[in-house]
Amino acid sequence: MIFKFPAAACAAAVLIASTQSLWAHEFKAADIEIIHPSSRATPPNARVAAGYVVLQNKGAEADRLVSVTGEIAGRTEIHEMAVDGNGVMTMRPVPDGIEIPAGGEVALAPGSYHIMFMDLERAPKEGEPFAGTLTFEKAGTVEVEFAVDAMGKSSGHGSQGGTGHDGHGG
Ligand SMILES: [Cu+2]
Repeated sequence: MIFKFPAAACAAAVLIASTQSLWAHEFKAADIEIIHPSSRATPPNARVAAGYVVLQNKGAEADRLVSVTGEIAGRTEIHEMAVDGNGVMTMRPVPDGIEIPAGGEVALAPGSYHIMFMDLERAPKEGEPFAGTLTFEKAGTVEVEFAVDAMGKSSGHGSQGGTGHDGHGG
């Protein structure tokens, strides 16, 4: 009789896993909470894809996101968007990573800091999460899964998959 309960729990777990990209999923590395790491679907021939995540530092010391990997990408950089002297939005790598203040939160989001998956081995497809890692200066490396959300989900980036990353694949 007791076996009913584990079986039910197991079925629920499978259901959650199979619909995971619809949910805000979370990971944890020491005091850092990693909320909904995600990418966006891109056209099949895209050479780069962006990644987003919210990082919350529950600890009493600042930490720093120093590197990211994704299994779909030959290499991955951390970027920030900035307006140059001509008023043109550009992006540049942040080689020292991103500080997450003690008790604070940093959002990697369109138009701001973001992860750049480069030298793509395959394009991210909506609903097909991929594995990766986030490495923090103090909290260390944690394995995560990047959900893949629909192309052009946010406004302000157009709906053609244009993310300002064209010509960025080097
Ligand atoms: Cu970028």
